[in-house]
Amino acid sequence: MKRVACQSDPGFGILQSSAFGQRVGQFGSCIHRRSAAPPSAVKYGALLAVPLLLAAWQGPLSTFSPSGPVAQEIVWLLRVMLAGAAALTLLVLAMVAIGFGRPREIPDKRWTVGLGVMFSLTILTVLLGAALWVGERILPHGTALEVRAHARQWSWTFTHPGAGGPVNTDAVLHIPAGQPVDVLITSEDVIHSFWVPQLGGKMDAIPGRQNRLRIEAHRPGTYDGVCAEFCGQDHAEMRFRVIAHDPADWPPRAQEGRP
Ligand SMILES: [Cu+2]
Repeated sequence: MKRVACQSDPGFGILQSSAFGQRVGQFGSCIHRRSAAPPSAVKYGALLAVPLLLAAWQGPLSTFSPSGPVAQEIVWLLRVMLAGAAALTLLVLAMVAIGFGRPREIPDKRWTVGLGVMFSLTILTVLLGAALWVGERILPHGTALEVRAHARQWSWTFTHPGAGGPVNTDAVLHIPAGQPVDVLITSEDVIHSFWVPQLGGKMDAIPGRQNRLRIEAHRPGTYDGVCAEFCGQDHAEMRFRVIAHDPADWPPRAQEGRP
């Protein structure tokens, strides 16, 4: 049982003068309530979240299912970041556990400097180094095939080489497999974001500006993409596909979308 308030408590008069206070005052001079256990909905919801999270681990929109060298670099960095975050979390939990344990003499130097500063700094330095290393490697160095992505509320139009010259397609981007491709991204209204998790990182589509993002697919196939920046009512409908063709069939003679 948890004690909440009594008539002798300072400030209880204010509570009692309210409609709520007058009502609860009928039941005695003190109010008690039982310590609340988590409702069943919360417990079952937490249990349900586990398979849902595991289901999201893999799939066409999962960063953990890379299908190209750029996406592989990103998932490697993600794993390093998760490991660093886990190490820091364990450190904090260990400190909390020690704080609740038997009182003891703890040398300030060992705990404050050794663990509080040096351990954290070491982890953060490793994470910073990994981020700079991967960030540099996924930049669009050297020449690559260029395609264009044009965003608007709420659709994408892509331009890529065709057998008879440049071809525009709606919601489908055609690329060759096995070679780097630079996507030149822009928008005609608000800020959107181009993201194909299995092929690369994400890049904003900004009105009046052209951003470059390098992607690459290891092998022919179809990969899902989305707008990753909330852009209004039908943002969730701004999906598209990237079709990676066998290099022998590039540029494609027939393609889905608008010729
Ligand atoms: Cu959007």
